[in-house]
Amino acid sequence: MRRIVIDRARRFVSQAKLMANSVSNHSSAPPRNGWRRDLSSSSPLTVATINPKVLECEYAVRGEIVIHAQHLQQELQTKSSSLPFSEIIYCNIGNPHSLGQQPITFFREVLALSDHPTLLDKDETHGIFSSDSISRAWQILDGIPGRATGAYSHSQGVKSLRDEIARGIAKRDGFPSNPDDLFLTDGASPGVHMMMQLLIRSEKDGILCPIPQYPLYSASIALHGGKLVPYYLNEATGWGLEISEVKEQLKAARLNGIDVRAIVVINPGNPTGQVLSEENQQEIVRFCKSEGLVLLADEVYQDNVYADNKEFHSFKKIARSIGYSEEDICLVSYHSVSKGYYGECGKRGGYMEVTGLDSDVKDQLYKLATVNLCSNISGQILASLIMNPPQNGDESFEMFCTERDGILSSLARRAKTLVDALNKLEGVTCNESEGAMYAFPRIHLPQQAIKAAEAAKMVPDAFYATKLLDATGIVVVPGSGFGQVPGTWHFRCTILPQEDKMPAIVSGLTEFHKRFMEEFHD
Ligand code: DCS
Repeated sequence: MRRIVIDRARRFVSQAKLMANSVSNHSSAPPRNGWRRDLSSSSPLTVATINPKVLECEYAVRGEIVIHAQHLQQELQTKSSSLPFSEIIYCNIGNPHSLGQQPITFFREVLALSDHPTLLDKDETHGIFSSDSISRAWQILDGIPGRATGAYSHSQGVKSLRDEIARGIAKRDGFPSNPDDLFLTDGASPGVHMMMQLLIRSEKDGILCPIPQYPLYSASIALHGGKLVPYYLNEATGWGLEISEVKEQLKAARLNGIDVRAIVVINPGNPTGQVLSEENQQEIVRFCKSEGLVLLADEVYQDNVYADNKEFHSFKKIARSIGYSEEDICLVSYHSVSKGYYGECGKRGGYMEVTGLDSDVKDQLYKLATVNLCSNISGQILASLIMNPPQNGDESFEMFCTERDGILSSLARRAKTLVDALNKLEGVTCNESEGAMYAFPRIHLPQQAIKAAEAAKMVPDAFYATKLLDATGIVVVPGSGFGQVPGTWHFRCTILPQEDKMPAIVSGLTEFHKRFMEEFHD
């Protein structure tokens, strides 16, 4: 058993490394224009002398294929007829506004008013902004000392905004939330780094992570010098999280001398899109208590559920509903303004709710937060808004519902269109995208394609993704960037391009795939 875990982990790491090498060795890999300088080897800082943990760390969603795409984009601008497509379609990253999704009016009105409060004193404002955005902006400003949105706040975030978020969490879960347990962050990412910093003492400390996983986790564990202990999601059961697999991996890691400290669960899943059942979540919570593991619950896609028979439940709600108190489980829940129907990635807002932490440890976590002073105030405001959107009776309510439901129903249609199209391709199988923002198809590549990839010193799915980009302008992320069962190949494609772009994406993918399979058939 122990061997299997180590072998799997090694293969995961070597796959990731192979991918990194292969793509950067690819002949059309772009120079990083603008900032590349080859200084003499006497420079005080060389790749050989920087922190090796930085070299270890990989982040595929902004990896070499994306750099290659940016290079092609420049080429399109200068010689538009030189490529077989007219635009690059970025399906590599969950960045909705970059692909045309419009912001929610109410959120932007409140942000504008709180950032430029003199508008609140002008008569015309009442003709332009809704009455509830005006009253919400007043309420927010009144809660900020000196109404100064340009000042540093408390390191956990403005207290009145944390009160609002706690109110929203309590309403969502039906269980109380304490504003002192909230740490407002610039997106969910810094919260993940903070917890890794707190948890990882040495390379003997392990964090259980799903495979496939969102590479923030592997990157953060690498940067903090810990060990990623993989547990594999079961593709055959719709990317099911099987507790028997987690137990096996935990046991094997412990036998190998790893002190496993926490488990990451991403629900809804990225890149896999599965939404966990309540029973499954209960099992996970019980497992964490019995094994003394911190549960790092990544819940950033909580508003992105498309499957009719699925519903999001926070892990905190699940834990409290089976009678577990703070004494029983240490739980961190991440949320972000970047996802959902809001998609405000560039505003960098989010929070982590940390419950069940010893007060002395919480003081240390607070100290870590103080080192960053505070997260940005617009992101904090936005986090309070997504947790307390307009209510029935508010002037904005109708428009808010129309905008929100329009985005979510369109995302559900796009998910279905893409998954259905992928399942029609020879040698491709794709689980339903029940939630989140991605399809993660498995590609059964012919041996000839695998050989051609090896000859090009590329991981097969990176080879496929690079050829797809070169032929169609569609940018996807190879499955090897997320980890996958050795010998299987995947790619991740977002469902985010606007609906009028979907037919071109589907036909581009379909035609490319047919040609690829013809070229490399066994
Ligand atoms: N957790 C998950 C599961 C994510 O998918 C992301 C971002 C984050 C956390 C962190 O995002 P923020 O820091 O913006 O809150 N998703 C990346 C992805 O896979 N595509 O786009 C970014």
